[in-house]
Amino acid sequence: MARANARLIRFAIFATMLIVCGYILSRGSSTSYTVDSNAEPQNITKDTSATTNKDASAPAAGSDAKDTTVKDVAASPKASTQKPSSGGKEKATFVSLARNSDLWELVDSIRHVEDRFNHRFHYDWVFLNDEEFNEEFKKVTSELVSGKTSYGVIPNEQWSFPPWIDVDKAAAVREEMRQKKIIYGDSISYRHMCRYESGFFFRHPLLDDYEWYWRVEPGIKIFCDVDYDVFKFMKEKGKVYGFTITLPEYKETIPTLWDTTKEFIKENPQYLPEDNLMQWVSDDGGASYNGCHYWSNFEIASLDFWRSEAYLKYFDYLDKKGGFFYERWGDAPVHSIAASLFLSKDKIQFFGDVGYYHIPFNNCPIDETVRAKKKCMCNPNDDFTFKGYSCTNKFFKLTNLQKPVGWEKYAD
Ligand SMILES: Nc1nc2c(ncn2[C@@H]2O[C@H](COP(=O)(O)OP(=O)(O)OP(=O)(O)O)[C@@H](O)[C@H]2O)c(=O)[nH]1
Ligand SMILES: [Mg+2]
Repeated sequence: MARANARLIRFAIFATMLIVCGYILSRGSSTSYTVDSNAEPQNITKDTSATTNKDASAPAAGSDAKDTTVKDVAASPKASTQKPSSGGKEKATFVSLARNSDLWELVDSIRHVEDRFNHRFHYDWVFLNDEEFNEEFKKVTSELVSGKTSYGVIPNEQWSFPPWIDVDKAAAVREEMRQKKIIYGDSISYRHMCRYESGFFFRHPLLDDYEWYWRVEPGIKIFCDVDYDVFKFMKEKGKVYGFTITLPEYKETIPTLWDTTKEFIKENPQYLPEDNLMQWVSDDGGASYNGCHYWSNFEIASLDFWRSEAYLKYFDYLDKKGGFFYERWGDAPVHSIAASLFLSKDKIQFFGDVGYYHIPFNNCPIDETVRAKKKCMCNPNDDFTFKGYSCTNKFFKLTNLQKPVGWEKYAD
């Protein structure tokens, strides 16, 4: 009897050990990763088995997105040698609109962003396209990004002529702009792109769970170490929209954008806070647009701003007027006018320390100590910030920002 009891106890201990081992092993094969904000680097763990999350591929109700796949991939080796920021990550992601043919230029951009910033923080990356991303695109990009990557297709109605657009009239405009040699003036896809970036990217189901984004285009460069969490910075400082480079828009692409905006704000004055940046976009108290815009190929911003009632109504108003197709309204002036009018000026952040390039302009910190501290690899003589054509000078003045010592040397 005693021997039978002892055998029973041994069996119970063995069974318990088996259950505990099974539990530990099953935890180890989780497809998600965790970052303990106070932990040493080796506590960053991430599953190395690439998976396709089919649940996440289901378009949200009301959307006809063709496919959205989510993939977890291995962290880059460097990820395990870096210390994450304190206080955990923000609900933030990179977002890139791209074609399959943009892959290799986008690879350059991702490498820059990862090496200078994201290897420390492992933020996710959402890729959007008007057609399916191919396997090569997904494989190569997911291997480079140290956060989770996901790939979404844009619903057809967000990348086509809306029913109220007269397509013959739009075609005549394109032909006219082609003859006038207006950049992208004859392109249909460029117009879909501008309309999508203006009014829809933030509604894609893959972005639903995020509050912040950093827009990245193919072929960009990041010149300096970004050693702090920019998303946390935005949140803690109460910022909504961040930029690096500004310039005036080609007037031929937006002949009626300002008049349409004026109509909108006359009908909706409640959306304009008193201390907005109207003066940045207009030199005559709102009568006309000076063309100044934040160059939107770089944006670190709040998704919730674009999802706000003010912006959604503004975009809808513009969209119904048809200027994305009857003219060539860009997402840069549209975003910039909205941010300038619907936000108070303290909500806009100039990321002058990032060091950024998108053909043909550079942002390069002209303060030598900043360049040394952040290991920048840019020539301050190329910095666009204080050049005559830039609108950032005016931004500094209106927001009482202190210019770096010796800025005049880099003005022209
Ligand atoms: N999926 C998709 N993405 C596009 C298309 N056209 C442009 N894009 C993307 O939209 C963004 C802006 O397009 P760009 O061609 O870079 O426009 P741009 O910056 O005004 O002009 P560039 O000076 O040529 O760079 C980039 O991220 C492109 O990859 C398109 O037809 N399909
Ligand atoms: Mg571009």
